[in-house]
This record gives sequence, C-alpha cells and structure tokens, in this order.
Amino acid sequence: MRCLRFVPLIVLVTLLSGCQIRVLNPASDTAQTQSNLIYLSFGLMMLVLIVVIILFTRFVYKYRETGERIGCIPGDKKENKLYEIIWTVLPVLLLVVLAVPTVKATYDLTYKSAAGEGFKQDAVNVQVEARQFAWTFTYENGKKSHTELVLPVDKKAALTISSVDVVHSFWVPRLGGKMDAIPGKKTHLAFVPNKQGTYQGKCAEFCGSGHATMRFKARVVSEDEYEKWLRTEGE
Ligand SMILES: [Cu+2]
Repeated sequence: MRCLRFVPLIVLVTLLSGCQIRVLNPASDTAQTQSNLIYLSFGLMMLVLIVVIILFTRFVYKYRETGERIGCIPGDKKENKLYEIIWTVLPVLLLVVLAVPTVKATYDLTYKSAAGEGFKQDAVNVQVEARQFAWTFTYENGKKSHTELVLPVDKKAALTISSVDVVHSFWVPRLGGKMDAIPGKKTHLAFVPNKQGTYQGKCAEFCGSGHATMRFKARVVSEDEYEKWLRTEGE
C-alpha cells in the first residue's frame, strides 16, 4: 500500500494541469486540426498501453512461480512466424495511422501559409514584429498596437512575423501552433479564428531576462467591432 502515498500527488498534478488545457480548447481551424492530432496520438498511445498492461498482467500470473515450478528454467521455445509477423506489422500500421494525418496537416499549414499572395488577398493581414520584450502589431491601414492583436471572427488571418533582435516565437495556444520570429527573415502564420473571445498570447522561445513578460492579448471580435476598432486611433 506504499503506492498510496502518490495519490495526493497525482490528484494535485491532475488538478493543476487539467483546469485549462488551452490547446485542447481550439478557437480556430488550425488549432482544431492540431487538437485532433493530439487526441489521435493520445488514443493510439492508450491503445498500446492498455494492450501491454493486459498482456503483462496475464503473463505474470500465468507463469508465476507455483509449487511444481520452483527452480524451473524454461527451455528454448521454437520460433513462431505468425507472432513475429503480427508484432512487426502492427507497430508499422500504428505509425502509418499516426503519420498520414500528421504529415497532411503539416503540409496543409505550410501550403496555406506559403500560399502567401493567394491566401492574403481576402485575409486580414497583420505584420507582427517581436523585440526584447514586446510585440508590435501593424495593420494594413497603418494602425499599430503593442498590447493586443485584434482579429475579426470567421475571416482568414495572415500574419507576417519578424524580429528586430533575437529569435522569439509567436504563440496563441487557442489559435494554433507557434511560429518563430527570426531577425532578418519573415515567417508566416495563417488561420481562421472561429470563436469570439480574448485569448492569451506569449513568446514561446526563451529570449532573455524579460521573456516571461512578453505576453499579449489576442482578441477575436465581430466584423463590425473589428472595423470600428481599426478606425479608432492607435496607441
Ligand atoms: Cu521573446
């Protein structure tokens, strides 16, 4: 019963981590795809884990040391071609099931981001500039914001990301995966936010002493509200 000592620790970790898992609560098409991939890989992992635990328990019980087996050393077993084929093919199949949607999603994102001009035409284009330790969001009409990224709901957003000093990483967990901000280079991130709300954004690359303070708000609002905000004076 010594293992019971770990119960409070497990409950604590569950409570601390489970309150708000933002990547599993997506608010854009890209974030939805990524969250589906997390569920798929978690499901496959649990499948393997459960099968292994059942087999392990069964074998430990079946081949336990009983009265007549004390000191018994099992002899060599003959090879079993069928079993060998099964445990070679099954992991390959699992990897294929995991790899196909992952590679497809990765290429879709790259394609969407790299599609650049095509995607940008009817998208809200924002220049994102990172510096130690702040962000600047510049809109098509020249409006600048340092504290919040405002986007209209259900409209494509195309971000062009750069840095003026060191490598940073733009990340709004509920809107999709991270993108590096690299000095002297432009990177792209594209998604369609589909839920209104205010989401936390941050720098996801350790960039110096003020890294932890490099946060911003991403606000997804109705199109009317967005137009109104865009026309008001910048900061
Ligand atoms: Cu940073």
